[in-house]
Amino acid sequence: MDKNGYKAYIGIGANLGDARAAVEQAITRLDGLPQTRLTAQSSLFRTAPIDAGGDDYVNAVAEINTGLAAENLLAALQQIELDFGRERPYRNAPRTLDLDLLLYADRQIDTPQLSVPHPRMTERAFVLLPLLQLDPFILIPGKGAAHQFAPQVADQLISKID
Ligand code: A4P
Ligand code: MG
Repeated sequence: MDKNGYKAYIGIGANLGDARAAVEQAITRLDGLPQTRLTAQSSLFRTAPIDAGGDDYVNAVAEINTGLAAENLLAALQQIELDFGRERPYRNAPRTLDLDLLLYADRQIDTPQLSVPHPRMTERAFVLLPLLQLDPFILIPGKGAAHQFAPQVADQLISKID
């Protein structure tokens, strides 16, 4: 880590309750984490559920700069999810707030608690498109340029809010 910390990208999603407000407030919470500042945020997007049921999602991606180690950042993200009333009744259940650590510097992490880059991020328009909005040339460690995966998700419904 240099004195400016690590660059990380957080995928944000919600499809239960006031999803838009949850995503906006979550972005604010990221900026308030210790040793962390928000450096960029994508537009908010309305997206059809992928491998999941329930209402459409609101999704966005945030770029942060953080001095937190990846495991500590994950724990902080999970605490924010809990603060928003996140429950986990079954896999891919509708959720008040989901925060995924997509990228952490140029690291590849594979522990029981944490896989980085997020293993499904290249298959999902709701992650790829907001990420590419922030950085069209961003590289996914171990996979290459993110933009090369965009054609494969072109059939997934996603539209910018506003
Ligand atoms: N975990 C491992 N790696 C990570 C990581 N990089 N970031 C572990 C966050 N967590 C990570 O997560 C389960 C466990 O994954 C955690 O305990 C953590 O140790 P979870 O949040 O409880 O479960 P989840 O959200 O159901 O899993 P995940 O992996 O976030 O699900 P997906 O695959 O991301 O799918 N459709 C639309 N349109 N928009 C969405 O946002 N989201 C999902 C969730 C499905 N369909 C969707 C959307
Ligand atoms: Mg999650």
